[in-house]
Amino acid sequence: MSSVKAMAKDHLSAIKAAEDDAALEDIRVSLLGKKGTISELMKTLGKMSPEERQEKGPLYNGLRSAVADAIAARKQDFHEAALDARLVSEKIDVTLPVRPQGQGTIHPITQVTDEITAIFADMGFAVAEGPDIETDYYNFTALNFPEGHPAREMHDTFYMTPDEAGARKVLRTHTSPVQIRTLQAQKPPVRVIIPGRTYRCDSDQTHTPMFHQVEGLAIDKSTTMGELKWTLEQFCKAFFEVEQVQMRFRPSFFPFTEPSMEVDIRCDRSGGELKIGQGDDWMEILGCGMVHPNVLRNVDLDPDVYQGWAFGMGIDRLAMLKYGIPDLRDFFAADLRWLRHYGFAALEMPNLATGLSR
Ligand code: 2U9
Repeated sequence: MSSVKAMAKDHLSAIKAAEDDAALEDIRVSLLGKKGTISELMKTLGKMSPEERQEKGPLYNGLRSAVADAIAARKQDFHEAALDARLVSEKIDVTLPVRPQGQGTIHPITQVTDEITAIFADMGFAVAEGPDIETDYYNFTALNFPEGHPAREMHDTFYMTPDEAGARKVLRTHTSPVQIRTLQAQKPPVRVIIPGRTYRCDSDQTHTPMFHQVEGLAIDKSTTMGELKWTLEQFCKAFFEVEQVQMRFRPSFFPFTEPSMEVDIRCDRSGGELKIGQGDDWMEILGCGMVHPNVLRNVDLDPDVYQGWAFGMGIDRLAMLKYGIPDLRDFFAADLRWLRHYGFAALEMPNLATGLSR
């Protein structure tokens, strides 16, 4: 047997005998590494006469390929063996009975947040998130609340301890800072909703220091108040699961929108039950407006080119209205009996195809 053939036989049987990846890697380095046996052998070709090189070249190259192929094949063996072992150890018996039902339920605030998200996702809105602890700039200044302006007091802010430079972070009083962060990160057209926790130093029968808001924002070269009104009407019909709604837009003031409006929906409160879309009463459900030019300038958008609209509403209040929950504070009392009564079945994600709520 030629010496090359004998070398090949030895190397291939060593490769076959390697028991794991580490042993295989040692063999690879000792044969094919920079100073490996086969690499050194290849270097001798350069010093040979042309005739000798013509004879030995194909033999050495053949040896190198055979060894490289054998190493790759052994590596694949290890990979498949590891996968087989995982498949055996991670086997799930799908015939086992399910856990007892009714142990946990979806909190009404989570349910309503998922419902709102499903409705706006269907209209092409993405969901954005941001930090609960914000700088004064993102919570107020960027949103056109002038320094020292009484509008800042409208929000009953929770301030953190000032840092060495005297700057105080705040617990966000609305989700609007997330829109600023979104506009800094993304060029229009933008269509986003931001559901999330918000904080204001206020606590009574109708206010909790932590509450949930959803805000929406659309920015483009041509966005109109008509679009805003249509979007909110579609939302209300889908959310309250009624064929028709009537809405009333009243002038209001928010620093970040101009004009600003508060929106009421027609309802019937007679008979102790709330019915949406009919009756002689009105109920306020949200606020909205066209994005203030100063807010656009603060995120480097030219208000002569871009315009936008925005809205905001309280999720907790919407949940109370839709599901007849009388006391806001019960949302956060962690009372199991309440949770079992008002909670929703787990794994039934709200969607527009099969209905939002059951
Ligand atoms: C940007 C531009 C505009 C968000 C808006 C409201 C109107 C609003 C309240 C409803 C009930 C808060 O939970 S609540 O107390 N919100 O009325 N929010 S427009 O406007 C924005 C936000 C971000 C960049």
